[in-house]
Amino acid sequence: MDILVTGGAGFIGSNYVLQVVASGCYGRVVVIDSLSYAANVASLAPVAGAIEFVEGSTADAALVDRLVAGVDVVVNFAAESHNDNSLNDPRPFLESNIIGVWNLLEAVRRHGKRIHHVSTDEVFGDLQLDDPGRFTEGTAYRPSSPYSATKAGADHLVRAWARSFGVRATISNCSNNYGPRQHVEKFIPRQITNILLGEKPKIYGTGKNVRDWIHVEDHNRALEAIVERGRVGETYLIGAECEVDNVTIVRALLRIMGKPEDWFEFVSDRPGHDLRYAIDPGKIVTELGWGPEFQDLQAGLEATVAWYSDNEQWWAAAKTAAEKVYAVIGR
Ligand code: NAD
Ligand code: TDX
Repeated sequence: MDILVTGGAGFIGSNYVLQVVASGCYGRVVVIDSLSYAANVASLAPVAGAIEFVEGSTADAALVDRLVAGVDVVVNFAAESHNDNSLNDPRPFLESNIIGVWNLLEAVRRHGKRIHHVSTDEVFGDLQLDDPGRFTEGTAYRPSSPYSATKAGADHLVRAWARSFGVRATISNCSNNYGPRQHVEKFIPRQITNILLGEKPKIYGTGKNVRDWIHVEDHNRALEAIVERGRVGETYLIGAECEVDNVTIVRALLRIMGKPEDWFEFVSDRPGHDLRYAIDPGKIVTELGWGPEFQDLQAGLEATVAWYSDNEQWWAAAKTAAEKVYAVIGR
């Protein structure tokens, strides 16, 4: 099976490309990435000889059409992915997350190809801390931020193209990922690299916000299962049942890195900050036999700290740029 991976120089996409190349189960592996600020081509260096890399945007309809024509399946990671940026300047989010998806859908429709669309649990909005419920495939959409609104819009486009035009599509909505090669603007790598540079971790608002953490390799194993065995037309929620609040994560990182547990500071809150996400992964567990291999968050965080400690050249330039953005927005 020849595969087109969009956004393959980003965090989850690059880990996915490394994983599918290592599996040896695919034919051609073609990667398109616009090489935005969030990309890092160094992430793909270990497999440079095994993939075909194209620098370009999914917003470029002609390029997308040509690339889709040459493969069997498309896995769409390409997106603007950071909530804080979407609050400052939503336009690139519309371009990548809506126009890009529309182009991909039109191309797979024209050429009769299969597409898997990678989405997020943020499309469902947030839960109260004491809500016994979790998100399921039947939860209503209620996105909060410009980012999650564009991801929700993209999911709706995928379902409309499946129903109206018979496009062979699947969707997955995953919870918060962590692990190697994540951009340092995101919560866990921002705090690890702050501590490495002698800066205090920065927690938005009260720090009581809960995220449902999953290791990126577990997310990608779930995506492989959906691409190989998922039922066309279905949506699968992916999560590792690991709900933790932000202060607890920061305390764990400080302990791992040998600092006092209260060596952090609270900063201003993110406008519209979602309180809690929680995924019920029952469907993918039962139907596709998937389950997370990283069951121990402490061990996963330790490995992630080790990766950032050993790979400063991978993140140093992005760190300087990301902190300049945070300085402007005051977080
Ligand atoms: P990321 O920002 O690290 O990577 C996104 C990549 O897409 C970057 O390399 C960027 O250059 C590229 N890109 C952006 N717009 C593009 C375009 N128009 N054409 C081609 N390439 C483009 O993001 P990530 O964390 O790896 O997220 C990947 C996908 O997974 C996104 O769709 C995101 O919504 C989804 N997701 C992320 C998480 C998470 O916790 N990070 C959780 C659930 C779902
Ligand atoms: O410095 C920080 N301090 C802080 O307290 C940062 C960067 C974040 N936070 C908080 C905000 C959130 O409660 O940490 C939590 C996680 O923040 P992010 O890493 O920005 O992730 P989130 O907004 O939850 O969205 C992530 O998960 C779902 C990804 O960025 C999305 O792409 C994905 O769809």
